[in-house]
Amino acid sequence: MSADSHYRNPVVPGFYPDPSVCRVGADYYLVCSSFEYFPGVPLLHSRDLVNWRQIGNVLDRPSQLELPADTPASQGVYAPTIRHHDGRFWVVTTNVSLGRHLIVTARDPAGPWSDPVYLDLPHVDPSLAWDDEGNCWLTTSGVKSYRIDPDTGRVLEGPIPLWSGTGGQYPEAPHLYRIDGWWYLLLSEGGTHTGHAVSIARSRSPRGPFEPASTNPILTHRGSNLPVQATGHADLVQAPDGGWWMVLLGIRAKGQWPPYHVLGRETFLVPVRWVDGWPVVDPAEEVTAAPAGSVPALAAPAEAGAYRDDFDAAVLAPGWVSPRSRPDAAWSLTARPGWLTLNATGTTLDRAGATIVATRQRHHDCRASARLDPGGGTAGLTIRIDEAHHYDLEVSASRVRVVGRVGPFRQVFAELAVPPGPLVLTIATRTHDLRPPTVTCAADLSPGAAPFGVRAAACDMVAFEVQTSDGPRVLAELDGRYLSTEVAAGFTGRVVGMYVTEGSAAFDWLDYRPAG
Ligand code: 6LW
Repeated sequence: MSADSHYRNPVVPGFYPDPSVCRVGADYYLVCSSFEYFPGVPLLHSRDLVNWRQIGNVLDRPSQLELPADTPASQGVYAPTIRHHDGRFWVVTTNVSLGRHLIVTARDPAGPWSDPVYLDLPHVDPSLAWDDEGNCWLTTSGVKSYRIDPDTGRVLEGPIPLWSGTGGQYPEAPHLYRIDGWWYLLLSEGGTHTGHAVSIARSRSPRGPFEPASTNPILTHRGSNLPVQATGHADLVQAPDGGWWMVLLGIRAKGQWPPYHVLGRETFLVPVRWVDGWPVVDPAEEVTAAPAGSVPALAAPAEAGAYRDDFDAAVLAPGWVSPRSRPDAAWSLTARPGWLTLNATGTTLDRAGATIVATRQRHHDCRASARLDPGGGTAGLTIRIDEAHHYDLEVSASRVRVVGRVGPFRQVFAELAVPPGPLVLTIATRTHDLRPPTVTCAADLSPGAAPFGVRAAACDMVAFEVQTSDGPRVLAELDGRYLSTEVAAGFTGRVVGMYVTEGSAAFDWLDYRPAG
């Protein structure tokens, strides 16, 4: 028998948290939370569990995704679950800004997905399971279940308290599975940060009583030295060869002390073995061993994740997201064929309402470049977590400048005159992996400033570059910690985006690639 193979984790890097997965034949489908971004609930496809491609967004019409204009960052759409039942795909999720769960269905996972059926029930993290009699069970954090009619959202029975874990904070992300005559209840507890853990119980009936595994928690990285932390919010899937796999979220924090994470919560994959009727789960390592012959072991190595959009297609690719909404009047692929034209809907990135079309930062070290014709307006490239945490490379009136907004502070760090017409802008991130005691200063925001003895290493540095007739010119390099979850708070991660805050501007292309 051949030796185990290895694959790289996270299998879906970048802000793709709260994964849920299902399989139909040889095809796997995965959904994630999207919070205040539109379109909502990214949907990815894979044949090997290792290489995932985003094929759409489940909530891609305003009639499915109501995000009020004042939706705070990290509100909106929380953890979805995807299942396949009776010839249809089912996604259930919560729009916490409306305080409602919703169910949508599709025959083809690439869409279109139906308009939502709403359920006005408390808690978050809804999941669906069907029993042998055809009853549909909705579980929520808490952990409770309801027997529902999923086509109307009517509650037929419940709430039924199930099992709330081993006593950890926030019992959530429950999923019920029918396996070998048992009902297994998988859940997460301990909070979604470094205390995160996955526990399991089982019963002969979906109504309980549930008997916990003596091995709980079956997965946690808390208190460990492992580079991936906060592992939890898991879902199980069985491969056609009978092997079981778990998808879950984790974070990769960099720098010290403390470490900061900037890519949000990412999706990892770990093998599952069954021992005495209970799942045994390996830790989520950045290089994970897959049993010989298993689906991930046979997978092609994951692609590097480079991405270029020349804006030649008739529709925007599914990876482009906008905070809260993307009104038709805000963008066009036809106004100037081969370019993405953006029209200003708000005058500042510091408040909700500005026109931004962004893609997730998916690698710690990356370069995002765009060719921009600013017209007579104000436009540029931004790297952001939210309205209070963003760095911008902005062009207006033949000047390009680097602007930073962090909490209540806003500052212009550099400025340069540029000729009128199109120009190429780049935002590049670089992991700052110096370790104490060698590092003396990583906290000074001013480029080229002398060290002043702060013993801490930034997670990364963010550079802002403009292509001039003399070649590329770096205008500023800023400490990336201020665009991290530890500073900004919330459930999302960084995105890199094109924006306009005055007039109209056109983008010829955007090129995103990991940097070595
Ligand atoms: C989600 C909860 C969680 O509803 O974070 O990681 C919340 N766990 O299960 C938002 O993603």
